[in-house]
Amino acid sequence: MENAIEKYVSIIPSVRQKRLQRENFNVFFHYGLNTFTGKEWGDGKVDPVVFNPECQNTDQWIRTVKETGAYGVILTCKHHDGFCLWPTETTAYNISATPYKNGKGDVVREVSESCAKYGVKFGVYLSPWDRNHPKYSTPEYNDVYCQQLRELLTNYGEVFCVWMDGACGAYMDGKEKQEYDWERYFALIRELAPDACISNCGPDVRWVGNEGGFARESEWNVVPKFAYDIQTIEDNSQKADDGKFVEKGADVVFSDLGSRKFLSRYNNFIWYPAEVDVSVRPGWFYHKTQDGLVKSLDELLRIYYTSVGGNSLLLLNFPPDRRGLIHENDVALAQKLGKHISDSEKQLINIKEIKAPTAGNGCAAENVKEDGYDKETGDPLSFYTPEKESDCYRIELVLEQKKKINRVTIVENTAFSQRIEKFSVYADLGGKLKKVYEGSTVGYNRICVFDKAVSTDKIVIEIESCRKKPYIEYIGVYEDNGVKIKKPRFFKLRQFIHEKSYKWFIEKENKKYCSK
Ligand code: FUL
Repeated sequence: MENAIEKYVSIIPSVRQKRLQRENFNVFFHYGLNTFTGKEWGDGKVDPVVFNPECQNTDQWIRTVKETGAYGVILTCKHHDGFCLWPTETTAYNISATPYKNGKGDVVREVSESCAKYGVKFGVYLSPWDRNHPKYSTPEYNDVYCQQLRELLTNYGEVFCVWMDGACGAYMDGKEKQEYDWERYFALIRELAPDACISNCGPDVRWVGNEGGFARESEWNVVPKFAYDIQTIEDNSQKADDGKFVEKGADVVFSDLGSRKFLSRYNNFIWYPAEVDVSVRPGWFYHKTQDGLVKSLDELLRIYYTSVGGNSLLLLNFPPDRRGLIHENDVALAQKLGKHISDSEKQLINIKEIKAPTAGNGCAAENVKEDGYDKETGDPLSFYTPEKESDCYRIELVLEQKKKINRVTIVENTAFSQRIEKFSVYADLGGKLKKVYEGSTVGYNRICVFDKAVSTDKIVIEIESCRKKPYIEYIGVYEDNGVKIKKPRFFKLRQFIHEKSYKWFIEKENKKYCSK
C-alpha cells in the first residue's frame, strides 16, 4: 500500500491544467442552425438559409459572461449537424451559405473579437460527430477534422480550450462508426495551441458523467488512465455488470473514480479533473418555449457550490437566441449569480492566529491565509505543510472577532497532488467544539458550506485521513451569505437516471429524423 500511495501522490497536474483549475468557471455558447429550427440535434440536412439573426451582438454575449464573473467562453463552432459558424474551406455547409451579413459573416471571429475586447478567454467546441460531411465514416474525415482544427486554432487568436464532444449517433444516419484519430487531433492541438486544454474526449479535462449539473461529493483528480474513446456515449456505456467493464478501463460515469480501493485495481494513473457541463435552460440550444424555464438562482448556487466548490470545473451554458442575443431572463440570472459570487468573496474574515502541527521548512501555517498564485505556472506563492506525517492534523484558526459563519474554503497545493481523504470542520461554541462539516476530498477547491450558520471566533479543521502529509495552500473562513446546499442525491442514482434519459433522448431524436 505504501508504494501505491507514493505512486498516487506522484501524479500531478500539467501547467495548463493548473491554470484551468484556477479559472474553474467558464461559459458555454450553443448556437447554430438548431437555434433557428428548435432542434437539439440537427440532422445535417437543414438549409443554412434559416440562420438569420436580426441583431446579433456578441459584445452583449460577452458582457453577460463578465456579469457572471466567469473566465472564458466556449463556442459551438460546429455542432453534430456539421454546420460551421465560420467560413471554413472544408465544407460549403457553413456561415457563408446563410443570409447573415449576405454570406460574409463569421460568428467565430465576432465572438473571439468580443472576448479580446472584454478580456475573456476564448475556446472552441468542434464536434467530432458530423452528420453532414460526405467524408464522415471514412478515414479521410480525419483530414477534414484536422483542417477544421487548424483553421480555428490559427485564425482566431489565442484559444484556451478545445472541447471535443463524445456524443455520436452515426447509426441514426445509417453510417458506420467513424474511427477517430484522437492521437493525431491531440498532437495537432498541442502544436498549434500548446497552452490550450483539451476537454471531454481529451487528455486534460474529463466529463463529470452527466449533464444535469451534478458533481460527485468525493471528486478525485488522480484517476486510472482513460482510453479517450471510452467516453463516447453511444456504445461504450456499460452494458452488463459482469466485471468485464472494469478490465476494459475506467469510465467517466463511475461514481467512485479515485478512492484507494478503486485505484488498487489499476496500474497507470493520470491527473484528470472533472468538468460539470450544464445549461441554464433545459436545452443546450435556445428554444422560445423554454424562456420561462431558466434555472433559479438557488438551483444555480447548488450547482456552483458543488462543482466549483467541490473540486470540479463548471461550464455553464447560456444559449444565444434567434435575435442573436442572450435572452433577458438569462442575463438577469447571470447578473444575480455574478453579484452573489462577488459579494461572497468580500465576506472573508480576518484570522488572528493559526495553531497547527510544526511546519516543514519555509512552509509556515500562516501561509494558508494568502491565496495568491503565479499566473504563469498556476502554483501558489506560498503554502503550509507539516514537518512530519501523522494520523491526524489539527489546524486551529482563531478569528479576530466573533462572527456568524456559514462556510470555510480549503485549497490543496496540487503541485503535490491531491492528498486529503477525510476531514472535519468544528466551530467553537462557547468553549465547546461542534462539528459543522464533514468531508472527504479537498483538491484544488473545496467550499465547505455548513448546514446551519454558527456564531464563533474559532474554527478547527481536523484532517483525519491523508495520502502522506497534506500540502495546504489556502484556508478562508467566510461570513454567512445565506447559502444552503441540499445534500446531493446519490451519484449512482443520478448515473442511472442520466443513462435512462439519454437513451430516451436518442430514441426520440432517432424517430424524429429517421422516420422521414
Ligand atoms: C452532448 C451533445 O450531444 C449536446 O448536444 C451538447 O452539445 C452537450 C454539451 O454535449 O454530448
